[in-house]
Amino acid sequence: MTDSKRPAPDNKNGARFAETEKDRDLAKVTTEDRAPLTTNQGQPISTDQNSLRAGQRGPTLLEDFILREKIQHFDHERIPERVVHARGAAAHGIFELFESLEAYTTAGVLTDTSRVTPLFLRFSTVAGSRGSADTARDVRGFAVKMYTQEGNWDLVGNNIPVFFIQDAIKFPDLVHAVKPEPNNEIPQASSAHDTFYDFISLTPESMHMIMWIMSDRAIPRSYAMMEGFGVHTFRLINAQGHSTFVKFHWKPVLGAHSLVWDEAVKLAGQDPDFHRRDLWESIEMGNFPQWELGVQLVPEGEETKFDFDVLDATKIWPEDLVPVRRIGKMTLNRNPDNFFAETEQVAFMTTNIVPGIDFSDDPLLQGRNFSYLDTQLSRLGSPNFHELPINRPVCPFSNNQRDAHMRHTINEGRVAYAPASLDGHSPDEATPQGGFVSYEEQVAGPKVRVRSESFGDHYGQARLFWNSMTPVEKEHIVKALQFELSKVETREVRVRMLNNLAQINEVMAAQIGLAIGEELPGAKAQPVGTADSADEMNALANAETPTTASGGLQKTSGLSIEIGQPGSPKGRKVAILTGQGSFTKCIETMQEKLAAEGAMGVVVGPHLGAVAGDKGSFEAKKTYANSSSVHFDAVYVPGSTKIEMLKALGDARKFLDEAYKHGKPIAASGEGVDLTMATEFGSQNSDNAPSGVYLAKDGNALSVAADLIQGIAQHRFRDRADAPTIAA
Ligand code: HDE
Repeated sequence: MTDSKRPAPDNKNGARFAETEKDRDLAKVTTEDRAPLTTNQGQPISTDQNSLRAGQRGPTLLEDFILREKIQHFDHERIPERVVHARGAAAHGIFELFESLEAYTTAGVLTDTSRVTPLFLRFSTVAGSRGSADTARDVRGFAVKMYTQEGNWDLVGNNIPVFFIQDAIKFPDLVHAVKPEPNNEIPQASSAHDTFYDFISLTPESMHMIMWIMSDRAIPRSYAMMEGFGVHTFRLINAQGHSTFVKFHWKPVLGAHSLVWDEAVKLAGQDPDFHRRDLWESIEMGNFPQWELGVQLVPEGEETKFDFDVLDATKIWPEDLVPVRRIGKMTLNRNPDNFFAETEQVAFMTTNIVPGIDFSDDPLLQGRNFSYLDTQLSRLGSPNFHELPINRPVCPFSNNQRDAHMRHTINEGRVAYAPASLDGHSPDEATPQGGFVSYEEQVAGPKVRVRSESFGDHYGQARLFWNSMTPVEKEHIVKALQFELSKVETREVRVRMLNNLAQINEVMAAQIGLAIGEELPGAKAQPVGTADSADEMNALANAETPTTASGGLQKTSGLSIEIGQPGSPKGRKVAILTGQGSFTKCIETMQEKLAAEGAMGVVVGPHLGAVAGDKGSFEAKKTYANSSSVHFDAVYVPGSTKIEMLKALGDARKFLDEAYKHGKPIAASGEGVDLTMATEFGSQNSDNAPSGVYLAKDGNALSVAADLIQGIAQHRFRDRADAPTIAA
């Protein structure tokens, strides 16, 4: 236990990061296995192949403590998975502040620009169990534990800034409704079933959140391309004791980008670890994911000027009303050493806040403040879970708490109470200098079980979200709801949902109705076209509804992820489609050009290992049998002396057609262009290359590399009108 495996302040590929206090703390208990094999008590084991028995063919002896220890430990290896957010992946990193918020808070992590605060971030899906697929349509958890000098600050957020419900008392109902149905445990990791929509259709406060989870946000391209949100309104408290309401945002440096639904579905089968793998590989490659921390600030007293309640977690503060101020940067730079010890045992709690930050009266947050400590007690099994290496603070912690299961700390002395005079007793209280002091909020009122009237508008911001989407994003929301509701078997539930959706936008509801065979009685909007047609797109593009609870805004920035998102080739993967005779030089050149931009060119070949190229051989890392276009962001086809072989390969043509259908950039040079033209989209576009398709018949990798890299940064080409007609 005492031998440290680190320091190694660089990862396998040599990308450097500075070790933090938390890295050093964890290194104290990080160990690698070494000879000889022993029991947990340190007794050397002579043979691990056979148990102790009476005679060569006789029964096993109870005396075999080595067998019993090994099997007993194994029997107890599992702990309960999280009730929600069971599936997750995490990484270590740092937070650096570039603008002090001293005017608003005393929190060191938000005021001291010289600090580097270590952190651990766990991403998750909500509904699926530990073994479910990463790409399920779902909210993603975005939980950050910052090990600050004044204690741990956990910002336990999501990748969507609002929530389904307004009061914590409804959380068990929501979760029971979305989880697999209790009689048959179907479906896994999916909201597309009766109990979820039964609950939702009877809970109109969820409609804003429904818009978000039916949007592309719920199928992110990668964790590094998601926004994060603290969701609730918190308070910042300054040295004078003044309070400012605050919402926290994490803005990804790579921009927010998504998968398309068809990709998400295919990936769930082909690579259920898609997001986890991407995070792991990006960090190993030195492409450290980064986010900027943003704050929206509203001074105490000014919160009542809005036509929504800042305590209502089903509402955003529109960015055009309250701008997001970016104050710092988070970088994830180290993968965990052990999934269980770190990612599984990390215990986030909304009550982990530090002096200078405080809660608001948001009834959802107030309920969460009970739930997280409570759940850790059953999940980790002891009130001493805070002593686990991943959970303990980097600053000293000391109090009179003692004992309980699995206590690690050896507290000296006989005094475990206060006030005490024996033994020169310490610790003394920190208050008022630096201690946590709750904001002196004036509270008065009768004890009542009511929902505030100010929480009463359930559709206004759902309409703001809908109006702020681009036509493509609107179409995706409609498609998602067409899919989800078509999986609901009970007609009344489908109809009730449709009526709720009509409150947001009638055109949207009419088009969803089209796919589930329902018309909206009395509605002005009638469905047009078919569920896939250009007519539907056109109708949706112009469909807007007047908003309420939105500060008078009809639309706001910050909601669409098709507009104004930064784009970068960093961390993207390009498939290089090859066969025997492919031009080795083109493959190498493309890989070099991509690597220079932080992207990766992965050779897909007829078999793994060395493939004979035009001159010498090249290395195939993937095959047509073990991969497909959905694992990649773009495709390149180099020239070849044997292009006819590739043209005859259905998997190669499908690779390109599928990438095209999903809006991905495609490049080809030399004879590679012939393969591209042999596809379905190629034959339909033989006169003009469609947008995002870069062809150089007389050229090589250099002729198309720059365009391809720019195309990757743009993410997707949505204007390929023929994409729905391509069979892939
Ligand atoms: Fe959670 N939530 N939650 N939640 N939540 C848990 O805590 C809960 C809510 C969120 O990676 C549980 O340790 C209640 C909103 C994340 O370990 C549990 C309510 C938001 C994670 C729990 C909410 C979240 C959790 C399950 C309604 C976004 C994963 C295991 C009042 C702001 C953290 C655990 C990780 C996990 C309770 C609603 C985010 C049961 C009662 C809103 C990211 O304590």
